[in-house]
Amino acid sequence: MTGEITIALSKGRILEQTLPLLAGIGIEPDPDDLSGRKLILGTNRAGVKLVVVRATDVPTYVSYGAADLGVAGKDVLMEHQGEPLYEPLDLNIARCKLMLAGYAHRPLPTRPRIATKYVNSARAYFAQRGSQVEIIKLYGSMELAPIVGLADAIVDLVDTGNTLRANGLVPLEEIAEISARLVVNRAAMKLKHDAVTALVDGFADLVELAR
Ligand code: PRT
Ligand code: MG
Repeated sequence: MTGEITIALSKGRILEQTLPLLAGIGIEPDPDDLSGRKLILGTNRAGVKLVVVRATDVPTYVSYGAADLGVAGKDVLMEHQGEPLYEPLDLNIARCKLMLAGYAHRPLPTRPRIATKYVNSARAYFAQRGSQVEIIKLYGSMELAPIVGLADAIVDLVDTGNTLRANGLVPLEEIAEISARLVVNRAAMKLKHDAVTALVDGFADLVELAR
């Protein structure tokens, strides 16, 4: 492979679930870099490095070309509409659902207050249903909002449902199926075409095998 390639990932489940895919295409981060607090991880492949950033920052790094490729949840990408990016592949990892959740036996008022960090997705969902809502932007712990009377319902990611249950909430409506996507910088797709295409194809083969 020729040229330098930088891949942006987020710490947590995206990194954990992407590492086996990277290994599958022959890219292994330097174990010392991985176990430490480094944000730039060298790999066994000359010229290939990983940068570890906040999940919500992956599309920004890739659209500005600070990283050539990235792995980002569809939830994050839906909030970053308008940033120029290629999204060539559904990696089918870090799966969950974006859901409206609230109390089981409490109908929502005419203009409910919805707490979420997914402001754009929530707004689009209710607009398309023709529902009037007030969106309250939060940065975390959405489940708390209905309990303390800040909101009538929340829009958040749900996997097992344990977090909702632990807080007395239930899923009400599914807004979107979420999984992590491979994203590619537009200029890199042209200028580093062979290297980028080799990586995308390698990932695609692995995703196909896992199906
Ligand atoms: O940095 P930030 O806090 O924004 O994200 P993070 O540290 O969680 O990042 P990372 O890299 O771990 O992955 C986040 C991405 O993983 C999201 O953008 C999703 O695309 C994907 N993902 C898949 C999830 C979940 N499943 C998930 N269950 N991200 C978060 N959760 C949280 C959810 O927000 C809720 O608090 O887990 C809780 C619900 O899980 P259950 O199993 O209790 O239902
Ligand atoms: Mg987290």
